[in-house]
Amino acid sequence: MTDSPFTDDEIEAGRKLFAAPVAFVKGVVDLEGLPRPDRAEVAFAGRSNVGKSSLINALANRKNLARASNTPGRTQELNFFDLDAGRAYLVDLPGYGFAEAPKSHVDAWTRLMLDYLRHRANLKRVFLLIDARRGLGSVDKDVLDLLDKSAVNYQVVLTKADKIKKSELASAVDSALAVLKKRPAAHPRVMATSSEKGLGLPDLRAEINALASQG
Ligand SMILES: Nc1nc2c(ncn2[C@@H]2O[C@H](COP(=O)(O)OP(=O)(O)OP(=O)(O)O)[C@@H](O)[C@H]2O)c(=O)[nH]1
Ligand SMILES: [Mg+2]
Repeated sequence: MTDSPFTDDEIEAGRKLFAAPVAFVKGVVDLEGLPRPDRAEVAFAGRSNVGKSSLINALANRKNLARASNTPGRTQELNFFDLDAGRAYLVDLPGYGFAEAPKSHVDAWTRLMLDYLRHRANLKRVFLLIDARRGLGSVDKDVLDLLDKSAVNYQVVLTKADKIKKSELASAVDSALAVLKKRPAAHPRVMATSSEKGLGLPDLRAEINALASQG
């Protein structure tokens, strides 16, 4: 794995951000419900079951802050979390790509995401979570298209790294990088994380802290 690009001070600032209170604000089902865009915002997107809610819990060292469940597709709202009493929003986006979803559901999800991604001026970055075992699949690539079209800054984060060997994780990072090379809007670094074992969390906290500092 590549070494951390962050200094000790940056890692410490990230730790502090998530040691401060992280609080659930609200779940939102349409644009009217969005909180005012008065602070920096980052969002977690990814297939249903990829580990978005678990990663938010793990970053905040909490067990049940964001609902993590075994029932795919349960989180069908944009869930807003407040970081450090008003410093930034962290958003748990509704999962996509579960097998039995009817087309009307997929269309509604796409519309909501496009609305959100295009109109959220305070959105600093979308972290696109990808299961390290599966890599970027065709639905993920559809979402990459959506992100490119919306001109938002995005970065791939591999999840569940504890489920594969170190060598496999290195190839998963390389494969993701190869896909992203053709996408100029993608952040050039891919992070590997495990909510279970804590791998990659200090770096991700530092990354989010740097984005939160953009105001
Ligand atoms: N081993 C392992 N399991 C994980 C990890 N992260 C999440 N999981 C498991 O994966 C399942 C799905 O995790 P969630 O966090 O609920 O996934 P989600 O992306 O929020 O799913 P939706 O809300 O349905 O979109 C749960 O059973 C978690 O315990 C991880 O880092 N390691
Ligand atoms: Mg969830």
